[in-house]
Amino acid sequence: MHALIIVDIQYDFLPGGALAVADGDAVIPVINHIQGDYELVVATQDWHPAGHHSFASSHPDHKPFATIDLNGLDQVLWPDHCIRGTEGARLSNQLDTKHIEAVFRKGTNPTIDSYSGFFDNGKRKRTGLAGYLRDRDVTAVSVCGLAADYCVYFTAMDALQLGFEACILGDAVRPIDALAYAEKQEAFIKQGGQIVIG
Ligand code: VGL
Ligand code: ZN
Repeated sequence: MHALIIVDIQYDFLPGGALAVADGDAVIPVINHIQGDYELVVATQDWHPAGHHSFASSHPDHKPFATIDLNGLDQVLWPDHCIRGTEGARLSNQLDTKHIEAVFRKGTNPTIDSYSGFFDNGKRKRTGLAGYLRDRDVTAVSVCGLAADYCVYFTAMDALQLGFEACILGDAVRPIDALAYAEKQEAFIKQGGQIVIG
């Protein structure tokens, strides 16, 4: 069974959003076009409580995009984004959601960030996605969405580590930082992942 994981197609990551990814909206028609090709489609949703410790606003002495140590983990400080229940946290209306069987929310613990759809960044708590996929006899996943260098990358890497075959759909992702994404693509391939284009 081959599943599609659609990562964080939320207004705050789209043009005009609080943490907009350049050209992020370009992935939506691509994702809509391919969903029907998969036996299972699931999605993730960044879902932070207000005052999340990954927000620069929670650290008045630091600016957005600075990196700090947060409880022993490197943490990029983000603009406030994807606050649960807000418009910015909603999945885009442009995304075809009729194939999506389950949505896994992440980043809900105020003290730790969560890029991967599987675990928080300290791997302390699971979201349930791995168990869900195994329960559905999934052996391979394709990962798409936003942002390529954060939530897509960490979701795809964790999928490999959990024993799934994994690829990143290169035409259906956009990065926050292109250089960081280039490095992460290399790391992903080194771990046995594939970047699929076209
Ligand atoms: C993401 C930064 C902070 C993402 C989420 O979806 O890639 N990036 N929270
Ligand atoms: Zn976030």
